[in-house]
Amino acid sequence: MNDNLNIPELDIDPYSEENLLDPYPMHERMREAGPVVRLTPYGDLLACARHAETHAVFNDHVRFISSAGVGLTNFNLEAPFRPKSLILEVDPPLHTQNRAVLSRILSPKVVMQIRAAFTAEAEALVDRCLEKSVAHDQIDGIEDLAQPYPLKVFPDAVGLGDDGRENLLIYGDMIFNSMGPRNELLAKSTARVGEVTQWIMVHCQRDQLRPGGFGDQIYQAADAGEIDPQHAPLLVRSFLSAGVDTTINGIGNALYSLAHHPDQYAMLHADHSLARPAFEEALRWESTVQTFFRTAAGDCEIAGLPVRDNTKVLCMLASANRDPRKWAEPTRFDIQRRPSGHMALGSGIHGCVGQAVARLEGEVVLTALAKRVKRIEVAGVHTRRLNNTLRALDTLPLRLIPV
Ligand code: OVP
Repeated sequence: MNDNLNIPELDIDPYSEENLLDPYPMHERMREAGPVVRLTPYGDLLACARHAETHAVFNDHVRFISSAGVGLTNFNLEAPFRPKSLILEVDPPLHTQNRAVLSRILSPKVVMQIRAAFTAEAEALVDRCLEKSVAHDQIDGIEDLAQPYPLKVFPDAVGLGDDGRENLLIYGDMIFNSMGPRNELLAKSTARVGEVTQWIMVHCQRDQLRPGGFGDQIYQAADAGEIDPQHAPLLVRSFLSAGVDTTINGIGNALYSLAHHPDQYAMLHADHSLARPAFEEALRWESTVQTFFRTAAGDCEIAGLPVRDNTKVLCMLASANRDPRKWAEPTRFDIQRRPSGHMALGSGIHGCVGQAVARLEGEVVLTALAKRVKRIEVAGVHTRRLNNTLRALDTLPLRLIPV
């Protein structure tokens, strides 16, 4: 008997090179096919591409659990790629306990204290980019700006030393690829899995972390009995996994969006207070984390359609963020939109715990640009870094025209 009889079946591979390069036609096909669809290349896999169902699944952590993994692999059937994240890949009550500690370390109040340092670094880096753009006629928006900024400020805040930070990029690429299928992209990104994982785990130890930094604060929480001391290194690992590649590409995608919409950049230049809403709109328009999965804990339904126990559900966050049922003119990049309810940072109990830091980084980089740069021009063809989960740029040639 086929319980999924009323669920439309689509022969779509979200991980094909074509769909990773340009996911938007695929998103539309999936949204138009129904509130939940079955992706036949992956067997029993279901997918939500509309805002309402994606949001509903993310906000029902009892029926749609994270502890079977938030990638394609079902941890009930196959071993995880690495020891499970103790925040991303767990359910309450363990999730609740660990989340409370991370959430305090990354709270808006703490973010006020790091604001001055994050702003100073953004201003200094944008100054250097502007000088380079004037001297060499162009910069690379990724190599010169989107990548070095988070790679400096976030590991500094965590309390890591300066050496070996390139490991964070390799590790991030690998972890986000590991949430898709075992394709060529994953194979390539795991070429140095052993040494990179080793570096990461060494740098999760207390003696590697500056006293008072975010990493050390995890160990302080363990000292205070708020979390299991054995969990401390893996909670630091979450900072190193989720805190760099995400914001690099968030900033990269924002630069791409603004460079391709000169009228929108002109508005930001004229009114610096649009920096934060502009970053938010870029998150909606080019969602950095394109997809996460949940797993059905028991037979249930989505939009009245039957979902069998232990079924993986692919939640197309980037598609929800362009669903015409939710957004007026969804394909329009409009920095005055104030896109509340977008899914780029998730929603529900697993909603991005680092969002105050992520938004701070986006805001101060875009503010520093708005102050100094009259125009951003596209100076060449960008290239994409394909990743099973992330919307990522490899190169982004830009010309920054000073005020
Ligand atoms: C975007 C995320 C992503 C990758 C890893 C982890 C979290 C983690 O907790 O390790 S959230």
